[in-house]
Amino acid sequence: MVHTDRHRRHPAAVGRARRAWRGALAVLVCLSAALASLPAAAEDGYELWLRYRPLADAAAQGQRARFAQLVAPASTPTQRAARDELLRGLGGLLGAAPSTAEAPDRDGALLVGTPASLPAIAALELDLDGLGAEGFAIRSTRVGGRAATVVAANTDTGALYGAFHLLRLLQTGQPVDALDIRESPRVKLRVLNHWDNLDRYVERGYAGESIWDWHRLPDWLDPRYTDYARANASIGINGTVLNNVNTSAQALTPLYLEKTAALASVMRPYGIKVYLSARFSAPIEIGGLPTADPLDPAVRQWWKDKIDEIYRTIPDFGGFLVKANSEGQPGPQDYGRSHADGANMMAEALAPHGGVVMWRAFVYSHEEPDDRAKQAYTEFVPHDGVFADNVLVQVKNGAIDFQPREPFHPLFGAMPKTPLMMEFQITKEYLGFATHLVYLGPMYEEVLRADTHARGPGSTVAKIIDGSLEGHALTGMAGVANIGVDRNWSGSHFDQANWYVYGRMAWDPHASAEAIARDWTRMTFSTDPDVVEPVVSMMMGSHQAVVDYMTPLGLHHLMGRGHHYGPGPWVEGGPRADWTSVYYHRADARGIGFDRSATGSNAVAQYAPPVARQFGSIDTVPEEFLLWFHHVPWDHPMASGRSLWDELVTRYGRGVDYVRGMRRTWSTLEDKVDQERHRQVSVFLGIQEKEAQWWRDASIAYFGTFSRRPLPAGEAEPPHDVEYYKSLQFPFAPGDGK
Ligand code: GCV
Repeated sequence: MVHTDRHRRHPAAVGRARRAWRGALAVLVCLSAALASLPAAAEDGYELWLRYRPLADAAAQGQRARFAQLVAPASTPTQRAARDELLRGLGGLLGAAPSTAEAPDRDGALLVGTPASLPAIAALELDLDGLGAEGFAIRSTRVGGRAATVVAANTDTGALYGAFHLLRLLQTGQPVDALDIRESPRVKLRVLNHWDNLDRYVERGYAGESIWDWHRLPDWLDPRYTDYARANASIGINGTVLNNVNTSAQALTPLYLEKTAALASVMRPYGIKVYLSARFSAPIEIGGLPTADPLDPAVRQWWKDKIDEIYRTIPDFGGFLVKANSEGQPGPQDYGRSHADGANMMAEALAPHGGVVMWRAFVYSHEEPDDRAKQAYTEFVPHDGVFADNVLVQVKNGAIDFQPREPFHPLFGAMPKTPLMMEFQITKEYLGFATHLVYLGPMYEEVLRADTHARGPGSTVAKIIDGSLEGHALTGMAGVANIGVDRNWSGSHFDQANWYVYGRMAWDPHASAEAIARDWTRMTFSTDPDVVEPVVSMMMGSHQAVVDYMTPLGLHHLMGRGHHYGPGPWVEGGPRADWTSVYYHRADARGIGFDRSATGSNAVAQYAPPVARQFGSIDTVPEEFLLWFHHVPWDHPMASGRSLWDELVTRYGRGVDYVRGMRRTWSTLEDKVDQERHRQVSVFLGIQEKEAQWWRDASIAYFGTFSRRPLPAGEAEPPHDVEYYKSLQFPFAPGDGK
């Protein structure tokens, strides 16, 4: 190549230019280093795990080519929901939304639909058998000789779930170049239970008022409802019970049914059905009848007419959730009838419309002196096989009430002829409200993996819930929601993880809590391993920590009266024994714990014999359930070699130490998490440490009055005596039952 003089530059000028260039480069490097060390842009948590922040540039470039064109029909609301989500998600993650086309005509097409909705999918003749109405297949393939990715399903809803699944793979940094995925839910009804009153007060809610703005419904459809539906569909939730189980009959009046219908219209495109809690005495309260006796023909007719009216208003209404004869709620026993009589009356009227009854087994009565842990089993097992086909009995994970840790409910495995639905609590009524960082995944997993031995070893709770053990097609899981109008939905950023893990485990009760925590962290905070690993490790130990600082070794029900905030092991007296703490811990000079072995209430006998034997002996019961099943002497030797008293004190302290550790870990992430969320989590961890210390000190001060033993070496004495802790009052603590 010939250079003319015009292009030749003087060596000194070249040197100056190079120096200037190097200088500019240095400034640029400093600038980008400074930018990188700035905290990420502030976030308020509203977007949940659907943030769709840009992937790292190199990754985005590859994926942009792979998902350059979106071929997804948009002629139904559900199809539009899937298409909009993909445009939004891919646009955010890849920095540019794909182009759209009616048929693939270039490399890098993403086809989403059903054989009926998209001819290009029909032409592929994919095997969609066995995916059912909600499953999907995702395949990397070739269409017309060009590279393509296909999300195919039998229904629009299946395709929507597939779209969310593909987005999740991208959000979590999974390879997407050779996909061959087939997924379908293992549980049929995956529902949230809102304990939301019609006046917007949320019972056991710690995230502000109810998101359902009943007064402005049906006209004002808050955009938040759509985001709620998107978030739920992204984790497979397909039902929502809008109102509290302690319900008002008003929810069934035409005024409220119209409002419910409006909410149903927002949920429908996302595959979500609405359900209502039904008050058993509604025929009296809003029907003007003198009785709600389920065998009374006028009452039966009233329910039939009411249910027909509901389906005229909401053709895909899901059905009823019922709390009956429990904690003062009306029910069939008020008329000398059984739970089955009550449930079957409603089921008969719902059946022609395809609706179900979710009848709760959370029952214990004022009059019954027997161990409360035994009452649900005693009342329900005799009715096994008597419930109508469209009834599910909804059972809390443990026999008392969502305690920090409970052994699995003895009803699981004891009613093989009845579909039993799991009820987990997502809101943390007994686990520190919204301020304590407690990831519930390990707790759900522990219960689901528990072996009931109902049909020999391997009869896990998960297999009862998914119907595989007892051959039920109608299956379900319910989660008591932790959602409110707080900007971050759940009251704290980490409580979003509990909503998330609930949905994922309802879809697959055999899933791993840790893998789900990892997905959630990547989607919610960052895919940087320096964030993911410490955060997941904090989360995974957080459940054991709260058990340690609140109710170690199988203790339970020791919280403040009514509001359930803070320690209250001294709670006694009042309207009923089983609403007190002393009923449950039974501490005395000899020892502590509730004897549910053969020498005590014999609740262990409600489990299958191998489990009953294991739990029934002080030598074989797992230590985490020791004081749930046994009254144990203070000097009883524990596996650690310590006495029971020393072990108890050590566990309380261990829980507090874990929270301190979480604070330290979180503080190292200051540069890697946006300031707004980082700060709130930091402050909440500070609250958690203070309250964990309070639980430890108050519990040790109180139980020390029975054990009368010194604290183990190195353990600090509580700073106050027990009278001080007893004197603390919290009349306005949130979420109290009304
Ligand atoms: C909705 C516990 C809660 C109550 C709740 C009840 C239930 O007792 O404290 O607030 O009432 O469980 O599950 O029905």
